[in-house]
Amino acid sequence: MTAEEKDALLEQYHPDYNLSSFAEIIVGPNKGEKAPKELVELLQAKSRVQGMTLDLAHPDYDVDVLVIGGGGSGASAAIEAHEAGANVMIVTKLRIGDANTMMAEGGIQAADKENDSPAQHYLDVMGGGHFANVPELVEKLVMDGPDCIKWLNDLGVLFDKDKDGNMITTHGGGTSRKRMHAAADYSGAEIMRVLRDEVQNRKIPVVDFTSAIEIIKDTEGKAAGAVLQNMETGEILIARAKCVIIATGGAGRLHYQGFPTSNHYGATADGLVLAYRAGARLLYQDTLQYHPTGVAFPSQIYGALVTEKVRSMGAQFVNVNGEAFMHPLETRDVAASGVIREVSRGNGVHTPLRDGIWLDSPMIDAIHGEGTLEKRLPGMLRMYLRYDIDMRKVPIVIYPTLHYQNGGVRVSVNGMSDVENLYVAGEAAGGVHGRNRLMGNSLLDVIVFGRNAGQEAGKQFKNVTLSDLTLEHVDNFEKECEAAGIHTDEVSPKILPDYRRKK
Ligand code: MEZ
Repeated sequence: MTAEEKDALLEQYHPDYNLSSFAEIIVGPNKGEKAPKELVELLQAKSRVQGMTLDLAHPDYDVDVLVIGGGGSGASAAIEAHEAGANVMIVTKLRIGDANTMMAEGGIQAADKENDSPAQHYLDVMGGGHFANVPELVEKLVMDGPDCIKWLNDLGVLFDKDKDGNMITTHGGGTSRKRMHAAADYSGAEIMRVLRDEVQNRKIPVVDFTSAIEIIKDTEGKAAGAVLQNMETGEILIARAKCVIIATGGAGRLHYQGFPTSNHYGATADGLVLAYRAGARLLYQDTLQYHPTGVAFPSQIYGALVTEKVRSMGAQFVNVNGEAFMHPLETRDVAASGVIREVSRGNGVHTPLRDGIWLDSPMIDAIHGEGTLEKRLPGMLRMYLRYDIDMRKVPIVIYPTLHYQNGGVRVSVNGMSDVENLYVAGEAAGGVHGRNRLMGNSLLDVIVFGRNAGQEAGKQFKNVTLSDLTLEHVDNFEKECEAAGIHTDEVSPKILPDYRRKK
């Protein structure tokens, strides 16, 4: 496809262009901009602390660095802040590792091979993101990439290697070099295993099943902690901190436009809400990633991720007429739009929940030899075998699934948001991927920017003296909502999705 053909395809079929599913934000730093309706509702909802009397002067926890979120970026941040000498604590609404990092499959990019360079990686990231990316963030991502792979390898991540011990790397959509490092097709789980071990080995306290429901500031406007709520007992706890790092991940469980999702149960955009009410600006909150290959059949795993690595290894998109209608490694936004177009033209494969497209998985063993799919994609094979589908022998049926929020809280290259001492890392931050992320740059993002936020907060806390703690910004935000005529029963952050049948 030419660039013009791709633009036309995106405009007509990509869900980001479906304007009726977006609304205008009418209060706060991004007033006048658009975001998915579900997100706007949460950004402008009532605070969970409304009506509570809180004793901010006597906190339950008092730390140097508070990390909110127990996924890859949260764990990396905590490790680095601890390394810098901070008294650091992680708080997570589920358990450490219950996160999108754990569910990442195909791999992590980094330009550490001889035929590659960070400059080459930079061009790919910028091209994939439609050149809307924040250049300084991209530079940081690609320059720190090789060192992050070494860091993970040294910590004990079991990357796939050849018999000489060299990392095996593959292509992803939109990559000009093979730079996807993987641990079979459970790369994120393997990375998370090691990060979690490291957090535990360092005896970093983890307060689990406890959700952050509001950022606390001090009277000078600096971030100064968070209001926490125990998920089981409802008990409210106050954490005071000299620096706060939001590492709460994405928003797939908001099911924008009715899409299923590949995300974990807690992906409800909490970090965006917390940061927004504290005064931080969002960036590219209107751009989402629909992974081209979510499961369309069987219905029991509808929306689950079929890793892009299936296509990296040779599988093709094939329509009901047996035509391979698109290059399998177009960038994700283009590939997802191509699949949607093909189905909407009536060229889809009919299944009970929705029509999809064949992904010709038997090509993998046909190209690379028998046993390859089992060795390189064991998770995929097992997922389908549970339903008596042997993807080595028959193609599978896919359709796009909501996978990633390309945007998030705006940060500078030191990871700080517009609010002093409030850092944001990983999927909750926006800018590095522009308007479309490439495969494997999310795992890299959580490691590079998680570590970066931890290192920066690990330096910064030493300069911080807190004045009195306050939630005045929350009251002011609510007043602004009232003045704008917003009347809602919705409270936020959402914390968990609600799958109960509506009456
Ligand atoms: O970066 C991702 O989103 C990723 C590696 C997903 C996948 O297809 O495996």
